[in-house]
Amino acid sequence: MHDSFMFHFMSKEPSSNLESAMQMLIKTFHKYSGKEGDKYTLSRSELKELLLEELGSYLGSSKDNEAVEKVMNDLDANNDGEVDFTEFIILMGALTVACNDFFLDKRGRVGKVGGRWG
Ligand SMILES: [Ca+2]
Ligand SMILES: [Ca+2]
Repeated sequence: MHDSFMFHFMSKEPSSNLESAMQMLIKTFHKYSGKEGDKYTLSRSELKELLLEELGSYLGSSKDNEAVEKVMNDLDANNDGEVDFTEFIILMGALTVACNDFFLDKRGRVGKVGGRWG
């Protein structure tokens, strides 16, 4: 990550909810990725902490080590034992799709699931 770009981006006030959401994703990732080892990737324990602290309600009852291991193995596309930002964003994308599906179900399937993103 280029530091001056990062600084500019992070110090700029977001002008929309979507921009704030993007900044929150980035800030949240870096809040945990910087704790140990590589500053820009999540180790197994950093990922676990992030999942439990930030996504505890989504994980529901599956707050055990096995669930975290499974997420880690699913996410670690290049098998280096660390989750980088790209891999993390894939998780957030998948979770957002799952939430959207849930939302559409709740509203009696007013929209079409999948579409051009599927
Ligand atoms: Ca790290
Ligand atoms: Ca990886």
